[in-house]
Amino acid sequence: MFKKNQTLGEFIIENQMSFKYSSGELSTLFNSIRLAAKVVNHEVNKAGLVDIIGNVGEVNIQGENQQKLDVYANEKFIQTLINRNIVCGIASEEEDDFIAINSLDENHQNKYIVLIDPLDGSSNIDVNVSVGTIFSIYRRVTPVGTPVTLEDFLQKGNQQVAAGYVVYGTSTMLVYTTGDGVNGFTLNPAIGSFYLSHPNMQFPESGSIYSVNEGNYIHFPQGIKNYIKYCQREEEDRPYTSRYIGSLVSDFHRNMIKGGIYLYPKSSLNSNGKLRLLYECNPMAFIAEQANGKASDGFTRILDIQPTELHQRVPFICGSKNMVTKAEEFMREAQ
Ligand code: AHM
Ligand code: MG
Repeated sequence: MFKKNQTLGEFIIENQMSFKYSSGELSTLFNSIRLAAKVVNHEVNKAGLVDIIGNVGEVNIQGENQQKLDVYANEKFIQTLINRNIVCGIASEEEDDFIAINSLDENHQNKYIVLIDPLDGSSNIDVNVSVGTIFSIYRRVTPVGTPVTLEDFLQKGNQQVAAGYVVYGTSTMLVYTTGDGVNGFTLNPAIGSFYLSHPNMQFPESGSIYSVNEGNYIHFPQGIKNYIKYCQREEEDRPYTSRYIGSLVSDFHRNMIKGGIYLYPKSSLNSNGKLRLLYECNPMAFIAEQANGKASDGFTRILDIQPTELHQRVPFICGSKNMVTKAEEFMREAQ
């Protein structure tokens, strides 16, 4: 039930009973993500002051080294998760290999692993456009009591127990699912608390926005080219509106609220597209499905793809159900 003025902390406690696994541990895990998100938000908000307080790589007036924000975000999320001693392994878009947490969890009793893209779309920071954090949570598949292995990270997206994103936008929001719908929380920066602002988020079945980097049109597969032409044709409820921020979290967030489709297809330059299956596509696909949307690589449900490597890329089509189904039809027809 939607309660006024409910904080994220209260919501997590109230809803932990509906979670099928040990709820206390997952709540602690969420609390550490919530904390790191607030720390990163504080830093992202100061990005425009970089000329005043010092450039990346320079020493600032306090004598501290300035870090690139994506490196900073990576460190904060990893540190916070390690400090709470709640996960057994972390994989990050910013790290070549996964991190096995042995320091505090020396007997390997922790059950959860986290995959994270600490600051997605970070090239947008220089121009004051929204960026995001994307996270994905699984239970390990190897036995408790042994160190985590790559196998724990290469699980299909349909095994996720939770996923979410933070969008550092005009307001900062945390949106997540534990497989029981999607809820959005807005940060009140004055008091540092996230409040439930978007309960039970749902993609409209259809929409009128398409989001794709059309500059790459010439390199797209024929099915995608045909679908884009379909979006632009004057027929029925079309032409659709084109909106592309170039920041996945923001484009997804807008499409979920207004109804739309996001496409990052493969191209003749890049045979698997750009986006990473484990850090970007799986968590967003899980959220999309939980919000009555759909996510596909053009032919296959994203959540059913068996990952073979940590940094694997896949074509990604995600958004309102009817729109994604239509794009898949165009892909099949052009085969
Ligand atoms: P990143 O992980 O290097 O930040 O790249 C991911 C981002 C997405 O947020 C965004 O949708 C996409 O790259 C934009 O790519 P492009 O500039 O090729 O359209
Ligand atoms: Mg990314």
